[in-house]
Amino acid sequence: MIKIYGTENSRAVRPIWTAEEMGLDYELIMMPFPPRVFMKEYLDINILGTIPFMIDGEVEMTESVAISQYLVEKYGPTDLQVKSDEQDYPQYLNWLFHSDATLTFPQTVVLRYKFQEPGVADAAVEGYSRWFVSRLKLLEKSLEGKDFLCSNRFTLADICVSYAINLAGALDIKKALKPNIKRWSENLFSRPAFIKSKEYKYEPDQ
Ligand SMILES: N[C@@H](CCC(=O)N[C@@H](CS)C(=O)NCC(=O)O)C(=O)O
Repeated sequence: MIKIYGTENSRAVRPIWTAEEMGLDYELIMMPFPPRVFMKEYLDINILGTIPFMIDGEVEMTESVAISQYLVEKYGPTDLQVKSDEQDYPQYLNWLFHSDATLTFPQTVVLRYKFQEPGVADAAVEGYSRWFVSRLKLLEKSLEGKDFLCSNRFTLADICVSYAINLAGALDIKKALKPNIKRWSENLFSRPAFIKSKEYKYEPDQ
């Protein structure tokens, strides 16, 4: 059975939300954050200590977008996947990479210096928050008059990119909620599968 390791509000939301949308049977292990400090035995499972981590038989994966892509491709067919013969396929790929390489990258710096090591690099919190907001230009423009990023339907691109908006809320980056992004993300975050993915919590005696 597919096994996903996660923590609340982490990038694990991406594969969990994906699995919920697809109705997959999977086992979820919720951990305290960060597990490298509060659940050190996790390092024996994932040497990086990062979240999420997925095991599926012989398969082990550490990247939230790649895990989500693996789930739709291996356990589809599902409309969440944009196939290579569809017109929006290049855009789909671009959004999947954009979601982490461009959007959550600056957020990681904010998370670290705002919450994990406050006072160590306050200028980085300010600078990378601004950088993140500036990098939302493409998303805001692309959503003009649209409910979804690709192929006029809800896809993995919406899941992976909107996670950055969800994280912006947790990081209190209010300027992220530009009008189109606000409308689009509120619609996505009202989906039952997303709401369910946020309900999973770490229970100490789990
Ligand atoms: N590129 C990886 C990044 C994984 C990652 O850094 N996750 C964060 C949580 S969202 C993490 O593991 N933080 C805990 C730590 O660094 O100890 C992915 O998308 O899954």
